[in-house]
Amino acid sequence: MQDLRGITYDEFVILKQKDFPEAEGDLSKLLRDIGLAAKVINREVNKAGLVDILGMTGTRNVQGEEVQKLDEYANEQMIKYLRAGGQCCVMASEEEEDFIHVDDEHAVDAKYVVLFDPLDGSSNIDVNASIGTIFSIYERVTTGIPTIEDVLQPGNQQVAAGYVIYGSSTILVYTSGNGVNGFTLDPTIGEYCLSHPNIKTPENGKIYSINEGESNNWTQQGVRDYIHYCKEINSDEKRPYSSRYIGSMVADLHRNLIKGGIFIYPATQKAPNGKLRLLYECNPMAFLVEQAGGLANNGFVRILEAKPTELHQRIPIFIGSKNMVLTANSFLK
Ligand code: AFP
Repeated sequence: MQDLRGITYDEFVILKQKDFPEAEGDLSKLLRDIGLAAKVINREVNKAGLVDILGMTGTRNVQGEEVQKLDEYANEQMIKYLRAGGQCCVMASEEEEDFIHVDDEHAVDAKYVVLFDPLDGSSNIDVNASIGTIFSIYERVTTGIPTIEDVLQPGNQQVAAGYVIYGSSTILVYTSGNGVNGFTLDPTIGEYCLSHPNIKTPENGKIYSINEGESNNWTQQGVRDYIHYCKEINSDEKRPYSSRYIGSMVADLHRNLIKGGIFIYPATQKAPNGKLRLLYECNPMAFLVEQAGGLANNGFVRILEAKPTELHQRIPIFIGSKNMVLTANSFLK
């Protein structure tokens, strides 16, 4: 296969479009609009450490301008670029209670529905830990002005999904259902360049990621038993595994996707359906991880087959290296 390493994300997206002769380029344009919005968000994220100089959020900076919260800013940029791009008929954001309309012309003519978490892991901004933007794309299922039916589709109907991690470098990772590719933003030219072609997650990993401080609150004894298993000494099976948890799903999953591992956000006493949102976090990540050869379920049912009934629905999640997820599931039976 041709080595495309180094080509830009925009070029790559157009190249991939040629695999679908009937494609009109709308999805390619939409993916590029999201990449552009993420570059603008990235620029502000990079300035987050300068709050003492530029002003704390909610206050006025030295120029007398209002300093906005980064997650609100990221939300506005996603909406702005998606509206301007014209490929999106309706969107929904983790930051907004209701779904978001676009102007009537595009609402009727545009083909795609975009759901996103504009700045996931935002409680990590203060301490410079990695955060990210997650997106999920569907084709609409109604005609005319879009309805909630367009937004509440099961994850297995996604046509593309991805995330941008704002970390030690900024990387955009996406799938359109034919493998997973990662592009690192080269700040000197302002372009994402293919750096992680055809990502495959290892079938077995050595990392488990879960908020273990909550272990007494987990509602399933099986989760406690599995974590105990991860910590047992068994040199034949290369245990104990390593525990790694940032508290930013994009960062935790990105690491596990590359190195192999399992990420779990289980049901807890406080959050009986887990904390993470089906539409904005779990579905797009499940699509990506499955495309990379991994698995994602709620312990019993594949995440991508869960039927959404409301915009901000939550679901427990077990996601990552195939054999680790299967083993974790076996403890729940
Ligand atoms: P924030 O956006 O409020 O930081 O939440 C991040 C998140 O939704 C997800 O990215 C993390 O994996 C998860 O919450 C961490 O939750 P806990 O702090 O309960 O472990």
